[in-house]
Amino acid sequence: MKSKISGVELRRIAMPLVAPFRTSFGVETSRDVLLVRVVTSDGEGWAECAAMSEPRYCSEYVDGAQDVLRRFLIPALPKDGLDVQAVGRILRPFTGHRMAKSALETAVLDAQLRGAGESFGGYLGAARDRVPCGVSVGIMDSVPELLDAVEAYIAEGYVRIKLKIEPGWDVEPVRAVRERFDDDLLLQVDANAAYTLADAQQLAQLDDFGLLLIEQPLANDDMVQHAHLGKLLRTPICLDESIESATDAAAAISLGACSIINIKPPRVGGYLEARRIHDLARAHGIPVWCGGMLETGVGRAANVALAALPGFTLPGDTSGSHRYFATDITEPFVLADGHLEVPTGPGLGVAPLSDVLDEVTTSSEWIAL
Ligand code: OSB
Ligand code: MG
Repeated sequence: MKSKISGVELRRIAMPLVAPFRTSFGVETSRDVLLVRVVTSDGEGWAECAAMSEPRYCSEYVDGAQDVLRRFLIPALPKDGLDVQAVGRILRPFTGHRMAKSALETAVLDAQLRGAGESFGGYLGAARDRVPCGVSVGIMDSVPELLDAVEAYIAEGYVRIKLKIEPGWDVEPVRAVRERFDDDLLLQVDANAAYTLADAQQLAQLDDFGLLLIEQPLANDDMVQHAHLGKLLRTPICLDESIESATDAAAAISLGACSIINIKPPRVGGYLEARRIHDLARAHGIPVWCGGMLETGVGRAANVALAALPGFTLPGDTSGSHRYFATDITEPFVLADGHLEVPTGPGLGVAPLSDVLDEVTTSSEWIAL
């Protein structure tokens, strides 16, 4: 299927978070989100660029993503017609910038699927109509404050808790959460690359708490050391930042650098590459789950669809809209019995509500093709 693209709108919105979100790499109080809207002969398509304000989680940042989209990625698209399968191939000569590429490919896919009346879930191969949801809990000033936050999330129905950790905030908060809540609480931790192999003994203390996994303990580019660390821990290692492509996933699996993978579609260049990682991991018996980047409803819709694929056997960071924002730009995603429903409408199945969108918009530019 081919759609003619007339141009692309790059729209920036300011989305205050309901509470500050602290990780080992920084504190977020508001999301400065780049939305991509492609206008095609089949209609419009929307996507969200996951890049954050500063290049801390990874090298991309939102101003940089907008710049590379405007100067290089959008102008590379052909005027005369485009199938979504071709987007990755056309953008491949430009190295890196996976979040920017993901946003453009996803917007084209949304337009194409809306035109065809097919949902993201249907296209990607969703095997269920709802997905179980976990929540990622930031680093807090004190353990009592953390316990209150976790208690509230459990009361809302979240089926899995992920604690952000860093040196100085690891064994103590994990022990406190384990002692306070039921033994069968699904619990995992995420270090966002804050440790080194010299911290192996400290991290091994987490083995006593029956964690589902420890996510990205070591540096992004340190797969070999993750393989060494895996031999020193009983807690399974999951990679996030280290996996930027299916090639990386294959390397990690063959090195034994992880036994679980967090798939974040924007980090790996889009939903098609994300599905390739899912397929590869599934063939190797490696469980995967869907990570998040504090997305609005636009990014969330696609993530929830992906998380419905059969290899996603662990709950994802696909939380409800109100965990992030008082007002989402789409109809809010609301947890029911710890799950989110996979949208069934054409494309993403959701679109920005124009009045909300106008209120939060900080800038907009039009790139004609
Ligand atoms: O490492 O998984 C991460 C948010 C922003 C950047 C990186 C990460 C996260 C989260 C929250 O943990 C995921 C979410 O709820 O969207
Ligand atoms: Mg992570």
